[in-house]
Amino acid sequence: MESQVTEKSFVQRIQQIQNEFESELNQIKSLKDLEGVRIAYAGRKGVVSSLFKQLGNIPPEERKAAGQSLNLLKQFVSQTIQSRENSLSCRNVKQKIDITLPGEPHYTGRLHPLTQVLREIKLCFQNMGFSIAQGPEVESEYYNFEALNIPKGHPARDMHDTIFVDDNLVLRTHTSPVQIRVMENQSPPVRIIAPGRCYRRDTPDASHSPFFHQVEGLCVDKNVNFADLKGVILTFARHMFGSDMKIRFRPSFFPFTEPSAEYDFSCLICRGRGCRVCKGTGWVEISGAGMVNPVVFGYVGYDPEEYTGYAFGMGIERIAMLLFEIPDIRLFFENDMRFLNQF
Ligand code: 2NM
Repeated sequence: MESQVTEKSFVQRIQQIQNEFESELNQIKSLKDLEGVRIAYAGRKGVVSSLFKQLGNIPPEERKAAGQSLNLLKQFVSQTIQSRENSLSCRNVKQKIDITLPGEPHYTGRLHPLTQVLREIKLCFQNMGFSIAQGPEVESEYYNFEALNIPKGHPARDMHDTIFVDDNLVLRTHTSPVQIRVMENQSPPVRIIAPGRCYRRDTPDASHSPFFHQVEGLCVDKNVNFADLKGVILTFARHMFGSDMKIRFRPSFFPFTEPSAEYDFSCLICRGRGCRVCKGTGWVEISGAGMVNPVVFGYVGYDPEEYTGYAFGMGIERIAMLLFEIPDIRLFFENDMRFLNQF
């Protein structure tokens, strides 16, 4: 018969075994190591099993408490081995795929809102028979001003508006110089739009940016008149903003057109009823237009007795801001993905 064991010494032994078990587990590196530890502690002839056999040597009145401690050890050993097995098998088998995980999102690129709007504007005018013309962003004062009947000393040439690169060399303040270049190189009929970036010495605010985009249109032929201009602008307004758009022209002045007008679209937010965007008027200002000044024809060698033409301008940012209800022009140029992802 084996010697009597007290509950106290038995529990101390359990504690000691648990410590040994934990330090052995800390050293294992593989599932194979783990299996060795499992056999030594939780196997049929393992440490836990042999402790159960010793329970009979404990005096009956102490046996229950000793048994409870031993059960806790048994539970601890099997749970710890199980969780180690889980983490080891994940680490070792790299190909293991959890098909319940959501897939990795992949982000596709998109077009800048200004690019989207410009493409739509181009489509609209191409449908009406306009071609697309381009020209330099660094221009001579001659093309940017002189040939457009903006002589030296004219307020539009003011240093405050124009960014000079060098003597006689400016960043174009509008895309009209492209139209001068086209007219120099081609005789009528001409039917073009000139889209592109323009620059002015403006302090940025919600409606001003030192760089911005314009589309200007030009049509020159025999018998072209103001009614043709109105038809083209109306078609454009309805293409971009809907078939219920109305347009209106107000008399104005530009050196390069005579007569000149500013044109408005009916407010697309309130449809003419009056709101914040149209300041209660029912109309939103778009830009200017007019019949090409015969003086301009003189610069490019067109005969003003034979040909007439209309021209118009518009800001692409302005159109995009109205279409998408964007409150601040600076948002276009900050490249904040939280803004751009909305379009
Ligand atoms: C505008 C308004 C009115 C314009 C005139 C010409 C040219 F070259 F034919 F003379 N190009 N663009 C024009 C006319 C531009 O923008 C507000």
